[in-house]
Amino acid sequence: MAAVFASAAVGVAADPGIPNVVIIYGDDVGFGDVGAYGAKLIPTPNIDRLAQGGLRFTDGHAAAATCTPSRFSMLTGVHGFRHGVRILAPNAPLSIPTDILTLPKLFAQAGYSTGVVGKWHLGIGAKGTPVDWNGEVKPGPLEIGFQRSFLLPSTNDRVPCVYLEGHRVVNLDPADPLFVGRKKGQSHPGSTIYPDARQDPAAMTFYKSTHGHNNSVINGIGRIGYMAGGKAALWDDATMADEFVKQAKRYIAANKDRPFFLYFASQDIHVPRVPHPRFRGTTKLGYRGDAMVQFDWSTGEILQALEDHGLTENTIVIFSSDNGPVYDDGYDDGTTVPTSKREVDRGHDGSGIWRGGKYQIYEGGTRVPFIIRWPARIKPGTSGALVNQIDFLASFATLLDLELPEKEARDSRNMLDAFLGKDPNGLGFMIEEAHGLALRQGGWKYLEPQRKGWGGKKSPPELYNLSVDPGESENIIAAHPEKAKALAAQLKKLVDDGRVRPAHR
Ligand code: NG6
Ligand code: CA
Repeated sequence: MAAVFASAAVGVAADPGIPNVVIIYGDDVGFGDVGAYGAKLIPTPNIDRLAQGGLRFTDGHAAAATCTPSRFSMLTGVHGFRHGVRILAPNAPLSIPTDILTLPKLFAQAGYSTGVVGKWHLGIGAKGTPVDWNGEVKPGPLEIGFQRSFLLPSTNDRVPCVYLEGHRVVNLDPADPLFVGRKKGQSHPGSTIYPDARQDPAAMTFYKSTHGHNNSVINGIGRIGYMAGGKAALWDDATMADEFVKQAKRYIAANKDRPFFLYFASQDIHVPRVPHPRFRGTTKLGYRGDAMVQFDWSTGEILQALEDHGLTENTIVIFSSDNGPVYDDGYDDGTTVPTSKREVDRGHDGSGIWRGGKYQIYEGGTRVPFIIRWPARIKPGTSGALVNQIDFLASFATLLDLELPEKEARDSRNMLDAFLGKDPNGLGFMIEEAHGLALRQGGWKYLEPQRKGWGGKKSPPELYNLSVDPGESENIIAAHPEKAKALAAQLKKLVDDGRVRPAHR
């Protein structure tokens, strides 16, 4: 990596003009879950205030319709499908190669301090070598460019249900060693044994599982995967937001005098939704809505911390989500009727006017709340520009005047003008990813055949014209075979080329 940043200015950190960057990232937060995007039944005053002071994008996207590929793409500027990245199992190794450029490495090159607080779900440990959770837990965020990390290592519905700070599990008692596995492991003498939801369903006192989530039961909630030991280190689901906010504030306070990049990844509003009791009942939508109110509170706390340190003016705050909304994602939490699986909306629609949500290739899968505030440089307003989180890397390279090596972040394009509100159009074309790919180009959207679930049969291709049919209600592929063919060919080329950002010639 050493010499690649030819133009990295020495001493850039001392320049008061260099902005801090904070990404506030929701989990499964849909376009329609935020007041500024039309939610009437979930009060989100803090996010709305952020939107009023910044640029609210209406065609802003996560790179994929699920968590791991979206996060992978945002942090590397490379599409997840190129690395075969899927939703990761509890004990999965680090999905980001340690020798490629990442967003935190880019900021570090410009003299920033870099930190991550919250959900990781990008895997930890080396391929083929199981992590020793009782020793140094790595490679992880510290090996891909973050200098500080405080994590929920996987997802809140997965083991291990412990926090990881740097390389160490927080509060781990060596007398109660921690083991993590996908399958039920051998007995671990001396370690705490948790109930197994398959044999002991009554142990699921907080939520019953509707699918999966029936392995180790922690805090009355069945999880994906098995763990043993680590009892003193167990997190409390109801105070997770408080813990992450505390860690974020600590990070901001410690770095207030130098440029910093903070990636704050909330567990809200992913299942199991366990808002703190003070947020329960704040909406009429059950814990899904209440968890969103909690996330709005977290957002407000971070904005207030920036304000308290006098950092508001020159801090870029990005608010977004990793994929669209989902209701029942594995627990009987009142979001669907258990017998019919019909969604219980109660007048709310998590994806707004867009079709589909999490896991799906329709707009609701990737079109998410997308707000950028930078009082010093961005005029508040609304932008209809087509933008994507995968382009942060190349755009920040431009902003920081760093040269982006041709072989790095090869799907990331410089969209700085769109992010700053100076280009109303944004991307001319864009790949979307779910159980297959789609290509947006102008008003057109071509969906290649999608697998039904992971590895399932493929659906026929589809074509929509979003300028007249934003809800993707009518597949018009039969009427426009030439258009579909051209878009399919363009998509194939982008896949075959192995890059979206044009190579220099
Ligand atoms: C799925 C889980 C779902 C959720 C998702 C990850 C089952 C049947 N489904 O495999 O509950 O955990 O993975 O969500 O287990 S994400 O937002 O982290 O991608
Ligand atoms: Ca997610």
